[in-house]
Amino acid sequence: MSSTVTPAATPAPAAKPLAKNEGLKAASNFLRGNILRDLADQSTGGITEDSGQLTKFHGIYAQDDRDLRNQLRKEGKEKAFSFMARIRVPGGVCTTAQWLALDSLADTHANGTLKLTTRQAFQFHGILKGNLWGAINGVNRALLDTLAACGDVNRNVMCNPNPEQSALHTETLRVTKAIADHLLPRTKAYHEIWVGGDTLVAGGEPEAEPIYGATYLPRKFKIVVAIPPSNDVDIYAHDLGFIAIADASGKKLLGFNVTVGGGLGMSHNQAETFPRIADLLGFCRVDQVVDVAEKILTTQRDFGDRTDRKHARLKYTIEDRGIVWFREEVERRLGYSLGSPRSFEFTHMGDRYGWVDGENGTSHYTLFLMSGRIKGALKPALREIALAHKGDFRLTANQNLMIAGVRPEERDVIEALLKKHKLDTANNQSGLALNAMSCVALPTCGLALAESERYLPKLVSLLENELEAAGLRDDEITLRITGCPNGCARPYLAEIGFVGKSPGKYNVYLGAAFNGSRLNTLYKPNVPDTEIVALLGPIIRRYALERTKDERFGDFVHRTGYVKQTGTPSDFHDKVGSQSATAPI
Ligand code: SRM
Ligand code: SF4
Repeated sequence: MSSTVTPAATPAPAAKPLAKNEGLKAASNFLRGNILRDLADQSTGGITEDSGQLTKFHGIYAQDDRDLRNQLRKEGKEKAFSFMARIRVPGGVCTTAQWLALDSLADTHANGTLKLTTRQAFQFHGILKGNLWGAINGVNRALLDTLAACGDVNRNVMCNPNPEQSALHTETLRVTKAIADHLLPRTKAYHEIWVGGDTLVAGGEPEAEPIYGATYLPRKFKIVVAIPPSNDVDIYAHDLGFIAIADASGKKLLGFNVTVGGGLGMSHNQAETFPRIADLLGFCRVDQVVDVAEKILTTQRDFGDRTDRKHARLKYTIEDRGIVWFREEVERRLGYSLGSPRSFEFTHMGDRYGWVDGENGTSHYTLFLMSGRIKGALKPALREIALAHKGDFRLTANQNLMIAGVRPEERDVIEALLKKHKLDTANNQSGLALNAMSCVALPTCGLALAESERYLPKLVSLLENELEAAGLRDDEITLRITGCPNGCARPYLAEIGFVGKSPGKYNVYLGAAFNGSRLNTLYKPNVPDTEIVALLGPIIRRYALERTKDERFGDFVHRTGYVKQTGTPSDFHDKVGSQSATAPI
């Protein structure tokens, strides 16, 4: 795989002033800024706002405990600051030794929990300032890192986490890792601050970011790789996607269909912000993938809107300039044309639970984890499995965990451990629970307007009662909830989506496609949590009685007129144009 780097261009002169972060990045000396100074400042548990923006590129977020905020304010005390660290795991592959290292760091340096994210990463929450260096250094000693897990760069690259299932999966994971490695920032700042411990020795080669340049990207950039028929990575939600295309035998990888311009984040009532499904751009061969990823990323680097961070994702560049222009610009940079997209079919999103046999004689077991949060009895249980298991762990794109590479002689041991810890219960969960996701929201997320992770178990159980009464307990229906409209649990791709509006109130969205290829539509805004069952119960009962053979819930609500897509902002917003409601409570 070869690729020639297009030199990073200085952003084109803009009529509007550049966003504040652009100046900060430019002056940061490749992401150093005053991070070291702020870490050493013992007069506060936090860091300055500027450093908070820069540490994101190092995978670290400054947060405070929202549950304590009001009380501390009344007492005239500083917020209860702590840090979240996101650990990049390209393709979701993690060794059991790495798992054990993170499990232990969570106890010694964070709040004792591990969080598996919607993008195949780990998160630590609640790291106190004095523990931050040790936490990140410990992650690196486990041969993982947090570099570029956040920030205006390419983030963790996702892929179906199942390399042993077939040669196709193995090859696709190799490509995923090649993309991830190629697009990593080259700054030595990360190593200097968190790994080496010494400041960079003066002299030597001046630093450079050959792909990104000194101001990196206008905004975050997300890449995923999907292997049909599974759309487990939610390809249409991402800036750039590659869909693996195999030959007629289904075993040999021919190349990838390329998708661009997906993204979900929006702000309530701001019609110029909206979720967008990615477009199909073309087809490329396996040996072209890294080059194609780079040229698409650099096109966005040079043409993305650096004046307005709410309009800076690739989805807006494509929406404004058109997909034809975008393809021409990418092909000009590539020096060759992309092929026409090949045919493919996605049948579902989400994960397939339980045992699956791979072609190489091993098998893997996918475990259901509510919201990806590992705490309480679950944590020592998974530690015991990690200690016994001879293969790997895999993080899925849906906050779940796969015990992978289980050899036949090992299977009894793993099965016994799953049984002992009651983790073999995926089949006892309802179809709704198995297809439910939430974002983190309160108490750590600074942008949350309502509960999400802490409310999901109750929400699922309330709706399970309705489904059970309608005889639909085992039916797979996708449900996703977020505490604000940023879309971290991809709620606009759920058949039933809840998006936090204010404490205890949610916008309810219905009608996404079960295979992730259609967004949902706002059904009712501002619904109090106490009224959700009354709102959805009758629709669930009608679905049970009137659905056609194999008709999915998301398709049913369209056919029967509960929602209608218009292709306008009103599909997502209620009071379009009025003041934003995204100010944190
Ligand atoms: Fe997200 C910001 C959590 C996946 C769209 N996201 C945040 C922050 C960092 C809040 C902040 O900026 O202060 C949240 C930290 C909460 C906490 O306490 O941990 C946060 N996002 C998450 C995670 C952990 C949710 C989860 O429960 O798993 C996911 C981490 C993924 C990872 O490992 O990298 C997560 N975020 C997503 C996704 C889903 C995806 O990418 O598949 C989206 C929608 C897709 C997209 O990007 O369009 C998403 N997060 C956002 C946005 C809106 C971006 C936009 O274009 O408007 C923000 C806010 C922002 O960037 O300004 C945000
Ligand atoms: Fe926070 Fe909003 Fe993302 Fe939930 S969707 S984690 S509330 S930013």
